[in-house]
Amino acid sequence: MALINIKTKEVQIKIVYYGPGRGGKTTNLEYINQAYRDQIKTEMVSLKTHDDRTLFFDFLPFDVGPIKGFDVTIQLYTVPGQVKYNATRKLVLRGVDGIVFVADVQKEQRIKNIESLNQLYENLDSYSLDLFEVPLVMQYNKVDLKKAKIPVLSTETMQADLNGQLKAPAFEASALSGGNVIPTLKEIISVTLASVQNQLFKEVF
Ligand SMILES: Nc1nc2c(ncn2[C@@H]2O[C@H](COP(=O)(O)OP(=O)(O)O)[C@@H](O)[C@H]2O)c(=O)[nH]1
Ligand SMILES: [Mg+2]
Repeated sequence: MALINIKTKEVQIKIVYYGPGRGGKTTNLEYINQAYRDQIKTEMVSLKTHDDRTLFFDFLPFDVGPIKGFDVTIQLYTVPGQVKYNATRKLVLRGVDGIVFVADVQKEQRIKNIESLNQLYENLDSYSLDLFEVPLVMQYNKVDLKKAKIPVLSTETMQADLNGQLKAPAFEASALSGGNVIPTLKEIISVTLASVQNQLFKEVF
């Protein structure tokens, strides 16, 4: 649920990049950080382990300007992927308004993607949130690996595995070179804002 301050006319929206470890969540935020230098007033915060993996989260705030007289700030978070960090993943999901699920198209990651999505469902459920109701965008990342002759899953298979029932908007991506990072971001912002505007309308008017 977005943080809405009616007095100061500010809305704070939380978007979480979720998915299996090493799928490319941090890489998405790093690219966004580069691409939107102007709109980003605060440095990206990354808390990493010694082997450069996300320990708690990466955090990146940016302004999208006023919407219906409200100043909107979007906060982007990632979660740590390692299996042992589920308590942290759950905590990062607290108060989430929109989710990008970053899946890894490598064949060897197939089960990990599905497990991560199942866990997302359960973690949301612990906050009485329904994955089928929360604004969601799918990203099938690392499609560039196909050219490197690394076995990857087809988009049809990714869709069948992860999105057959959810039917969320989905993007193939190559986050390392920025491919479809911004379209993914724009889509999640768009669907999340639509949902937050409904809340605003209900609460304020
Ligand atoms: N080939 C390729 N590698 C990627 C891509 N996106 C991320 N990676 C690499 O995958 C590894 C894990 O990425 P990271 O963003 O840390 O994953 P996270 O655990 O989900 O945050 C890093 O070595 C990235 O450089 C991509 O689109 N293509
Ligand atoms: Mg990370």
